[in-house]
Amino acid sequence: MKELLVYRFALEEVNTKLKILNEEMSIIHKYNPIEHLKTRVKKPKSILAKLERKGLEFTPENIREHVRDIAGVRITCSFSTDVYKVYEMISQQNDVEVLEMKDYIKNPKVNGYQSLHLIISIPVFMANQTQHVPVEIQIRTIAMDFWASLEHKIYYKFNKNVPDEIRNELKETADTITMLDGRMMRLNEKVQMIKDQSAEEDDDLFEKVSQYL
Ligand code: 0O2
Repeated sequence: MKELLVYRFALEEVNTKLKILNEEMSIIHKYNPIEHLKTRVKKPKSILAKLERKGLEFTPENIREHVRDIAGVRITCSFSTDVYKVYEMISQQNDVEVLEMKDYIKNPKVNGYQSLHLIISIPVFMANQTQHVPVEIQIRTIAMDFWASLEHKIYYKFNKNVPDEIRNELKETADTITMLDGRMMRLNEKVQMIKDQSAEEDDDLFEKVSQYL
C-alpha cells in the first residue's frame, strides 16, 4: 500500500540512527547496548482490528490520529540499565520528539509484562514534502522479550482466555525474570569493576616502566 511507504522510510531512518549509536558505543566504549533490533510495518488487517477495538471507523484521519504503532521497532538489550541507556540515546537526538513513554519495567502490567514503550515522532524528508511520522519503539531485555513472546503465543493459543493456573505461572516466571535480570546486571557490574581495576594497574605499571625507558 502506497500510504504505508512513509512508515517504511521512518523505520529505515530509526534503524540507521540506532545502528550508528550502537556502533559508536561499541568502538568508543567497547560495548553494545543493543543486542538485537527488529522492525515491522503493521499489516492493514491489524490496523483495521485496532481501530475496531477502539470503536473507530477505518479512515485515514483515524489511522493517523489513533494508530501510532504502524511503524514498530523492537530492541532487545542484555541488561535493564542498557534499556534506559538506549532510551536516553534516542531521546537526545535533535530530530526525535518523544510523544509518549510507558514504563512497564518500573510498573509491570498485572500479567507480568515488562518493556519500555516509546512513541516518537521523526521527520521523513521526501521529494515534495516533509512528514512527521510516529514510530513505536519497544525496548526490553532478552529475558523480558523471551517472556513476552511466550505469553503472546499462550494468549492466542487459548483464544485470549488463559486458564488461571497458567496465568499464575506466567506471573511467577515474570517475577523470576526480574530477579534473574537483577542478578545478571550485578554480576556484569562486578566483572566490569574487576576489568577497570586491572586496567588501572596496567596503566600504573606502564608509567613505572616508562620512567626507565
Ligand atoms: P502488535 O501485534 O504487537 O502490534 P495503543 O497502541 O496505545 O492504542 P495499548 O495496548 O495501550 O494500545 O499500547 P501499549 O500498552 O503500549 O501496548 C502496545 C504493544 O505492546 C502491543 O501491541 C504488544 O506488542 C505489546 N504488549 C502490550 N501488552 C502486552 C502483553 O501483556 N503481552 C505481550 N506479549 N505484549 C504486550 P498490539 O497492538 O497489541 O499488538
